[in-house]
Amino acid sequence: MLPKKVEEILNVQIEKEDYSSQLYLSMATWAENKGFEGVSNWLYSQAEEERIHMLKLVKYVNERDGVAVIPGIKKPPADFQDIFVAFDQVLAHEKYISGSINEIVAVCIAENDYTTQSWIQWFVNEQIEEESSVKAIIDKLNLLGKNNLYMFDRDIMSMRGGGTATSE
Ligand code: OFO
Repeated sequence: MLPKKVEEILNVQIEKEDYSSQLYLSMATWAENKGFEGVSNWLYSQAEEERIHMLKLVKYVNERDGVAVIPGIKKPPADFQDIFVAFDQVLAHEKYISGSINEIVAVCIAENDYTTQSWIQWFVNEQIEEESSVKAIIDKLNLLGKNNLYMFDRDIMSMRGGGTATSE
């Protein structure tokens, strides 16, 4: 049985993962319309991963006799200044999500819910990986610079969306 406070904070996280998916989907369609095929593929794939994260949380809450609440859809921004700013926003968002995951760990400890504390470690590791893969993309983007965006787009084509959402 999940402590009430853990159930609540996991439901908040369900909403955040859902929003992450919507945000990256919005960025993906924006990038696609700007002709960035590689970037949009990466973002579409990232949007899928975030949805898988949301489902992972939904299933866990229900499995532990909690009630997972499916949130309404919050509209993400539809326009982004440029590719540089968009990836900075991805990194800022991932840092924000890492902070949320840390808060969940803190609530688990305060509520003596060591089962969820152990389960949530997957997300802790996932965030390390996602932040580092977005940082690597930003480094590459900065190295290539404004005049080599075509090359950057080709390069990112071979990368999958960050993280390993399908692994257990
Ligand atoms: Fe859900 O993995 Fe990042 O945000």
